[in-house]
Amino acid sequence: MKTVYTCFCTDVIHAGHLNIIEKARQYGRVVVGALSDKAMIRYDRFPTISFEERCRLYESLEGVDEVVVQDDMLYDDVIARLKPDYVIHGDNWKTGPETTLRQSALRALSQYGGELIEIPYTRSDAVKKVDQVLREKLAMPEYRRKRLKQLGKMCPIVKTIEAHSGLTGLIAEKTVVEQNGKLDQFDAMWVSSLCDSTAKGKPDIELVDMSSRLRTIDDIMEVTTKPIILDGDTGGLTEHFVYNVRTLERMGVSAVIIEDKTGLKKNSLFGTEVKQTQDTIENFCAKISAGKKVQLTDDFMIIARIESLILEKGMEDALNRAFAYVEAGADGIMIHSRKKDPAEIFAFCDKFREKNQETPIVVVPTSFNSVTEEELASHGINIVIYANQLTRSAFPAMQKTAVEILKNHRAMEVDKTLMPFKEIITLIDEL
Ligand code: SPV
Ligand code: MG
Repeated sequence: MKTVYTCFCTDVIHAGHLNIIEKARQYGRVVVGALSDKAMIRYDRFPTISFEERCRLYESLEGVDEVVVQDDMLYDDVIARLKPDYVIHGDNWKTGPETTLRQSALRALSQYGGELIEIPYTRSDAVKKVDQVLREKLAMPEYRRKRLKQLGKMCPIVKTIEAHSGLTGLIAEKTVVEQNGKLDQFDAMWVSSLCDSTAKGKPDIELVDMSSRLRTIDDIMEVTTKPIILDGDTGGLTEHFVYNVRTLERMGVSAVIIEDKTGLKKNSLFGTEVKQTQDTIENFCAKISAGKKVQLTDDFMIIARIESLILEKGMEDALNRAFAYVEAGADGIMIHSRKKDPAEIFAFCDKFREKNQETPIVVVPTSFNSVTEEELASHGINIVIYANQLTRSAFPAMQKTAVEILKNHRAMEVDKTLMPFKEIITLIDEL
C-alpha cells in the first residue's frame, strides 16, 4: 500500500483540511505530520491548544491512518525519515514565503522518486472565517497575556522589537523574512518609555503618564496578537504601581519591567552624565512584592531591571540586587549596560546562572549591538529587546523628506524614496 503524507499546522479543522484528507485517501495510507510548537511559532501560527491536543484532533479525523511529529517547517527531515510515496498540499504554497517549504518538499521527494500532489486551495468564506477567528482569539487578553511565558519555553531566545503605535505594532506583527530556507519573525513587542515619549515629542522622564501609555498599548493591541512587554519606568509609587499591575494584567499585557531608580528618572543611555538615583534594595523589593501580591493570574510577569552597571555601582551590587529581587518575587531580571562591549553583561549572566538557572534574563543591546542572538542565548539570556531601532530609523527618514520638500518647493524629488500608499495599506487588515 502506498503512503501519502501531509502536514497540518492548525488548531481548528476546516473544509480545506478535510478536502486534503479526502483526496489523499485516494492515493493510499494517510500520514499526517503535526507541526511542533517551536516550528509553528516561526510559521506565524501560534498554537492555542497543546501539541498533544493537536495530535489527538488529527487522529480523530476519519481517513487519517497515522499522526507523526514534524519538527521543522521544512520537509527535508520528515520526508527522508518516512519516505512517503506522495506528499499532498494545497496549491497556495506556490507563491509567497511558503514557496520555500514547497521547494524543500520537492528536494526531499526527488531523492527517491516520490511525488508531489497539489490540489486547489479551498477558498471559501467559511475557511476564511476559521482563520480569522483563530487570529482574533490570539488577540484576546487571556491568550496574549500567557504567550510570553509560553514563548520562553518554546524558543531559545524571545526576540522583541519596540512598538509605539498601531503602525509600528503592525510592523512588529507582520514582518517575516525568509533566510536560508527558513522563515523568521519577531516574537514580542516592547512598549519603550523612550520611544513612546519621543513619539509624543516629550522627554523620557516619566512625564507621559500611565493613561497615555495605556492608550498607546491599546492602539497596538487593536491590530496585533503578539505579547507585549511594557517599559514601566520606575513603577512610580508602590501605592500606584499595584493598581497599574491590575490594569495591565486585565488588558492582556504579558510583563512589566520596572527599573530600580527613584526620583526624577532619566533615560539609562545617559548613564552617569545626568543625575540619577538608584533605589534601595529594600524599597525596590517591597515594590516588587506588592505588585506580585495583587496579581490575579500566573501569566503576568513583573521583571526587575537593575541599573547598577549603568550607574557604575559594580558587578557585586548588580548581582546582590538580582538575587534580592528574585527573592522578593521578580519573575525575571533585566540587566542593562551602555558599554559597547557585552563583556560586563556576559560576566553578570554567567555569575547569575551559577546560582540561578530558572529566572529569565532580559537584555537590551542598544550599545553592545554587535552581539548576536545566539551569543546572548549561550550566556543564558532568554529575552532580547531591540528597544528603539524603529523610531531611530523612521526619524531621519521623515526629517530628510521634510527638508527635501522645503528645498524643492514640491514633493516630486522625494517621491522615489517614498513607499506608495497602496503598499502601506497592505499591512492593514480589512474585516
Ligand atoms: C526604553 O526603551 O525606554 C528603555 C531602554 O528603557 S533604554 O532606553 O536603553 O534605557
Ligand atoms: Mg525606558
